[in-house]
Amino acid sequence: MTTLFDPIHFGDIAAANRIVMAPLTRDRAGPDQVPTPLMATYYEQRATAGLIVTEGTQISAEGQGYLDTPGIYSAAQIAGWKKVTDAVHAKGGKIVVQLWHVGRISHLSLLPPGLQPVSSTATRAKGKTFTAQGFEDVSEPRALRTDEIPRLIADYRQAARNAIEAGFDGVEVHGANGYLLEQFMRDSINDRTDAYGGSRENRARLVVEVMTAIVDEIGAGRTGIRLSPVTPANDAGPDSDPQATYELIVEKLATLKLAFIHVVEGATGGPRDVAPFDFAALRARFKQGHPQGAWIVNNGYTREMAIEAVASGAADMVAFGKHFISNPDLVERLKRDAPLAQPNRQTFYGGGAEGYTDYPPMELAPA
Ligand code: 8OZ
Repeated sequence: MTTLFDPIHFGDIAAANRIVMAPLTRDRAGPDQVPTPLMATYYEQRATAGLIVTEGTQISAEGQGYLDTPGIYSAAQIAGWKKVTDAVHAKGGKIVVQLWHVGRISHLSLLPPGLQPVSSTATRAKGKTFTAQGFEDVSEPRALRTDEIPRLIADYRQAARNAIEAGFDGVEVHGANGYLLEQFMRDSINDRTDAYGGSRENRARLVVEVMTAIVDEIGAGRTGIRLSPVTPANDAGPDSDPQATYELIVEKLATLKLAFIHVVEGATGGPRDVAPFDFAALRARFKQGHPQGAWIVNNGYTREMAIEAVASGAADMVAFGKHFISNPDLVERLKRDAPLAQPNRQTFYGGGAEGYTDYPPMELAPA
């Protein structure tokens, strides 16, 4: 029987176990959104995860929506990330970068002069983002013109190329949590009348074109995506039929033979039962004809739930977020069923080493 602690080979990635470090925004990038040596230390400390998914990393200056999040569109950013991937690989870990475009969840003060947040819609989201001034309402977006979509897809393609140059084992496209790609998927947000809005087929078009371009650029074996069919995060109102919409998206993505799909079950970082959704049906769509693709699940998993999910075949891998913040050696702790340290929320976003690289591994923790 397969266990949570067994190795797994999916796509081109061979992972030592089935425990994934979930993407976690920590807002500690340096000037010009360059990853710092402290970030390399943080990821290196967590390299015993079977797979690390980095924090959301913007594919372009336009894709940034929070203060001090890293990018992967400049030479300096690529060089900064190379230090991160080298550190993780030296410890035997695997790491993919989460490619992020926030769409309308942004603020004018975070964008280069003259740029406005872009989305599927010109309707402003109800919500706040974190800027140099603290929490501020997000800015009004403009709807992307149809003739701009090829440029957007080219930005994703280039970011994937940059990821490989930076030494990543692959990429996870951020298709979740109310950001740009989800702003196209859901009919609660997307009010377009072109080929990228309206029907379910049209709303699936952008994400499928983005994933097709990335697969063409770096190969399917290094490409995955994160989806959150029912999350209300970032003013993402429920789709009128999430089951049908996401099954169509996953069915199309399955034909690309992606390395993995990573799903947020329920409300991101919140209740798992926020809305009815048949995740097993979604998994079946992905696995059909492509059984070697990894199905990664996330959101509120306990040790027991994770062990059961892998043992039953409901999931190939399980991602943990908050537990990885305060337990760099989470894999070892789960193996031994050791107590888990609790993270300090005050140091989640921004700052330095405190609450970031100073959580000790088990041996050094006070008894
Ligand atoms: C928390 C704070 C800022 C961004 C997400 C990238 O929800 C995020 C995020 C989370 O996917």
